[in-house]
Amino acid sequence: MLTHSPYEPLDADSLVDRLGALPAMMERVGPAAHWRVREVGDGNLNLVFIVEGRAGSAVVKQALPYARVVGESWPMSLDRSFFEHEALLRLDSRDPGRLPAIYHFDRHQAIQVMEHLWPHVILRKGLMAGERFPLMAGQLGRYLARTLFRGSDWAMDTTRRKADLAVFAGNVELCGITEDLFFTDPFHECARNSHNPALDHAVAAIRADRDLKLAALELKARFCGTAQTLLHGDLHTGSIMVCQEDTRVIDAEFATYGPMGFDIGSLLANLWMAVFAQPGLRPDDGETRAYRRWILDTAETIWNVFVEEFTRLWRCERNGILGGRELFEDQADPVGGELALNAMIDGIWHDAVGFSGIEIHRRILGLAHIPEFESITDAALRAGCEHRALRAGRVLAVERGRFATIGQVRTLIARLEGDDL
Ligand code: SR1
Ligand code: MG
Repeated sequence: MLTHSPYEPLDADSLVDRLGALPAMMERVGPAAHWRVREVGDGNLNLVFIVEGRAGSAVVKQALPYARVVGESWPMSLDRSFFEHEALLRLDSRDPGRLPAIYHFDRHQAIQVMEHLWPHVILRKGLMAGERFPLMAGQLGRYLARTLFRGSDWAMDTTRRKADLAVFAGNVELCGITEDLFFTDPFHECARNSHNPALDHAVAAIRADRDLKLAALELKARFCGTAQTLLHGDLHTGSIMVCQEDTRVIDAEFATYGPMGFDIGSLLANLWMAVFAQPGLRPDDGETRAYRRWILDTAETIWNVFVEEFTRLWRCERNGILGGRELFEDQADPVGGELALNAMIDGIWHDAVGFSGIEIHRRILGLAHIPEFESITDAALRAGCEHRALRAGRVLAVERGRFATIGQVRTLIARLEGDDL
């Protein structure tokens, strides 16, 4: 069996030999003699294969012992595959069916065999192509509320919660990458960073901007010191697969305990960056403007559905360490419970706004860029899109406390874009 041989990265040929006798593969894909294998990984870390055969198809994901985006000079532990698997199990139990089904896991080989999502596309690519997904916002809003609430002290008892916290405290390597890549690297000169040279002046100003750096440090402290819930930890539009009817969340290897607003802010930032990138991706016409409005509407619906579902869970499932019913509802004071809920949502929102501003900076100035901006070939046009996004990012990070509603973020974006979005 695979597990007993030394770890070795797969390739399209060796995969057939090495997984051909695996019961999960035979059951899902059929006899290995008829397999067609394609390596499709375009992320920063892993190998991803689609295997198709007579009985169906499956995805085989394998961690590499280094960061794929950089190469072997950045060694990386294979343990991330274990943490991803543990996170997938928990997130799926909290919002069943919103993650790919896992058919097989081999910790030693860092391999997961999982459901081949089809006809889903990576959301980021869908947004770059101008596609609309009508059910996605509701599904993501509920996913966020269910996973963030059900993984928190509001829902979990102290024994399970502490045991879980201990498990994910082990995901130190990937958590450390987030700490550096989001909150520190973009705000100083660091060898891992890169940016569009047309932004040189703006980048120098950002790295001299004390208020912005203070905000980044405050938000880093919030990320490191606020173990509110089990996060996906890397919930950008490349970690979501969509089709007309369905939305799935993939790639949970950055899972860690952290503030609820982190997943929400990461996702909203990537939607807002997709808005800023549109003028560089397609003609600036009525259709593009309508599409940008659709993305902004989607972001608003995600947040509004999150609040609605979080509120429902608060009222029906608040049975964890922080339950608090004894203090309010059980003493005929439902208002007290609702005030606590409002304070909670307020805190999550302001965190999310701040984290969204940080995510925007790191995607333009740090290591891990996004194809929305990178694919704009006209350097000046690209710089314009990136610069407007950075201006929004600064306001979101530094002035996060002044955004009372998500509609105010729309107003900010419309002002920067000079458009009535
Ligand atoms: C070295 S990992 C760089 C980035 O890729 C992942 O997708 C995460 O976003 C991480 O920050
Ligand atoms: Mg990923």
